[in-house]
Amino acid sequence: MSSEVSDHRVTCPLCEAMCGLRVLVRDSRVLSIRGNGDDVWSRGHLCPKGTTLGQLHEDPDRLRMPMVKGGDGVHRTVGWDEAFAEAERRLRPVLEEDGAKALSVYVGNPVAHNLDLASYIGALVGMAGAAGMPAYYSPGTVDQWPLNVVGTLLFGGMWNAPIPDLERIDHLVILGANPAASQGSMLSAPDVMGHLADIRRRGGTVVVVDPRRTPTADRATEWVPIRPGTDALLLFAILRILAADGDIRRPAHLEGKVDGLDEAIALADPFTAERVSAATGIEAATIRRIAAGLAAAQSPVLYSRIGTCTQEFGTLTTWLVFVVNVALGAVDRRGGAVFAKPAVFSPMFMRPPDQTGERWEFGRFRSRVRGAPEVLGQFPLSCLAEEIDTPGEGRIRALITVAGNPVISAPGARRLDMALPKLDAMIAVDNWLNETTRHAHVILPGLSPLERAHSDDLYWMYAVASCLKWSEPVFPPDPGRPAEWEILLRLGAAALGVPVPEVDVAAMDDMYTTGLLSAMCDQPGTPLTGRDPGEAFAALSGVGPARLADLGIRLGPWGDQLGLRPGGLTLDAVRAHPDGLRLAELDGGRLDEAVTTPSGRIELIHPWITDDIPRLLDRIDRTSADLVLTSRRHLRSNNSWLHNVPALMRGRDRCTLLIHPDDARSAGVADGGLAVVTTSAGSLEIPVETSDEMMPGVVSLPHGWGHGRPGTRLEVANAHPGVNSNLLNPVDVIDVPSNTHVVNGVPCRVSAPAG
Ligand SMILES: Nc1nc2c(c(=O)[nH]1)N[C@H]1C(S)=C(S)[C@@H](COP(=O)(O)OP(=O)(O)OC[C@H]3O[C@@H](n4cnc5c(=O)[nH]c(N)nc54)[C@H](O)[C@@H]3O)O[C@H]1N2
Ligand SMILES: Nc1nc2c(c(=O)[nH]1)N[C@H]1C(S)=C(S)[C@@H](COP(=O)(O)OP(=O)(O)OC[C@H]3O[C@@H](n4cnc5c(=O)[nH]c(N)nc54)[C@H](O)[C@@H]3O)O[C@H]1N2
Ligand code: SF4
Ligand SMILES: [Mo]
Repeated sequence: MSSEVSDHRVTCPLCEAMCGLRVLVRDSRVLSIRGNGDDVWSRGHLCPKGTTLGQLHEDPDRLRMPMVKGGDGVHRTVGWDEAFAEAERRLRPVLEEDGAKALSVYVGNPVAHNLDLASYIGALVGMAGAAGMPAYYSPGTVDQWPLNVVGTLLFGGMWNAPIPDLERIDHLVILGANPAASQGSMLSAPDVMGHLADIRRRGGTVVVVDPRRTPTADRATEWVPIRPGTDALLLFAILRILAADGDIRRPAHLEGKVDGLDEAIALADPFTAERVSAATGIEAATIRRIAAGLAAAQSPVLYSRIGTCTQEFGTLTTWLVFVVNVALGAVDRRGGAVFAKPAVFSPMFMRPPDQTGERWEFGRFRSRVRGAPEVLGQFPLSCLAEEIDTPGEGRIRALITVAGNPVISAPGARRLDMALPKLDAMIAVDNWLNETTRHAHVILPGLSPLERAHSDDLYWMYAVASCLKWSEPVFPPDPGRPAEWEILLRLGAAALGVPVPEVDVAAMDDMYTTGLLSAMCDQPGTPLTGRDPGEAFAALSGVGPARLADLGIRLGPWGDQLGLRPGGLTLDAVRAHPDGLRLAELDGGRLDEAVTTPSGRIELIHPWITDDIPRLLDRIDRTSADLVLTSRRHLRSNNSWLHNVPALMRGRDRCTLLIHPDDARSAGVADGGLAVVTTSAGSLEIPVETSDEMMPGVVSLPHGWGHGRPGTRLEVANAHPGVNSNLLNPVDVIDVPSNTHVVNGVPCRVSAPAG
């Protein structure tokens, strides 16, 4: 019997903090997981989720083999050949009868955290698109779509945006983010909370604007409670005060680099602190004090995240965060809001192939049923259900979900849950039989996080240092199991007409890689522009995601540029450093490189954004007696899918309605009892947790719950089901410019259960 212990250094693939872990293994079992103190990026930081990757790997409910749904509606485990044959049997008639216009793909959140999926989702969506698929869906429109719109228009790319230089700022205002739970979002730093503590230790200030006194607010200098959905009013008022007091900074380094600051300031005119006070719930004097604090600080910065995106004015708010950062002279300056320098080039940083004009276009086509205009290629996620269940030409009859659980994560969840059984073909690439995949005719599971190589790309765009890391698999996968990138290529080729079981995956991989290289050579502004795609292909070695990762590293700022810069980095060079390579720290002075707008300047004014201001003006005097519902996250949850990990489920019930004691009293509900919450979308019974951490008038529910559904295989999660907050979130309330759903600030009533 072997009892030798092996020591593996890997990066946790669960969230944007990208922590380095040390995994000790004996006899094919995880002995322990702790933070890797030698990791050049995270230096030992980790959270409770990272330590449970062993339980996730060993979860008996995790699928190791495909499942097929029988005529009795029950899923049975089958071999891969049978699963591929069944996928073909389901997909082909739809594609033959209606073509790919009856097909859609749902791209879930873990795709961005999984090298295999992130590298090849473009192959699936691209091939299905080439075959005629009209649109794909993602939770982007319940997440960061406002940031994508603002990034595109102001900075020139969907994923371009500056981040706070956490190590050097002395005054940080955080709106709608709770890094104590999320560990940072569109802001990658190991230990964000440690950074906040350091800011205060340096004598600086951290202000948290949030309707809830979160654990982040608890550790800030000041908590400013705000009525959900009104941050844009607050920010306009702050901008107006800065201008009126002569506190707009026009530093030399931004001269000639920004268009539209004066127009933006002029737009702030109607928004006096007095006028927005009632709507925001913030006294005019407090607004003035926040503005004065920013004006007086040496290095002030605003940072915002999901609470300011998934709300009524997500785009205007996100836009104003950057406008105010510009007005403070903070952008592109050390100690300000700076553009990170990712060491890896990702195809995600390229323009989508359908955006060919000088300016990005929005609203180019509309959804079939609701007539919603596309924004950056997507409709609001809630369109998916109606596109499936509404008869007629162009109805979605086949759906491929990839690492997504929209039955839980999409507003209008009830309709989607009822629509999915109407599909003629539903294929889920997923590792669990859960609330969404229980509807799938075929489930094709991927490997566990410890069985696959890992490396991140997108998140380095928002990272407080430039690093490269590569993780080898801790465990070898079972022989004969396809990797997820192979599954995606197979399904993509199927959309183009090749029977699923007959796809030559290696040939498709070469074809996809060649196509990508051609696009990079043709498109202006990529590291391959003007080069020869054949030569580029010949310079690469390996297959699959490793080949693409090699490409990304070699085309990055420290890369060997596929041979043009001998001695530059390659994947092999990175592999030789299991603790990673730290190449640069954040700094200012990157604007010219990072901003890719047509003018090359930060372009603040766009009708697509500013046309929404009248809607905001209408909001100022709106009053309502209703409470409003908001969302929250917990450190030991990860959206809907870590609730089957026993170690993460210990402790008190987390799926509770947080409500201020005064509101609880008025509603006639009590701590520990049940409440009925009713919105225009429906009604739910939920355990009550009273706390003065909620501002009066606002209640909070976590998302990602609502387990315990028949036909699922999630023993631990189903024992703690909770309720699905998206049964309460309506489909018709959206942030107009970005198509983003409002899950923060939904009018609701709370009452005691009948009887
Ligand atoms: N542990 C854990 N980490 C995660 C996740 C998880 O589920 N669990 N999910 C990951 C994902 S997918 C994402 S997108 C990120 C999100 O990361 P964050 O943006 O940090 O997300 P939340 O923790 O939900 O914090 C949002 C905050 O916005 C507040 N809020 C609600 N409405 C408003 C409003 O109108 N105005 C203001 N100013 N604040 C408001 C809420 O009270 C809440 O405190 O987290 C990621 N990290
Ligand atoms: N009310 C409300 N709704 C929200 C939010 C909110 O704050 N409030 N937040 C929104 C946000 S920010 C997000 S990102 C979405 C998340 O929405 P989704 O992406 O739809 O949902 P997740 O819960 O992340 O589900 C992940 C799925 O991936 C599967 N999975 C996990 N690991 C793997 C893997 O390695 N391979 C494969 N193939 N599958 C895997 C899981 O089994 C699960 O089915 O929810 C959104 N919905
Ligand atoms: S913070 Fe936790 S979940 Fe996120 S990468 Fe680090 S260990 Fe993993
Ligand atoms: Mo997200």
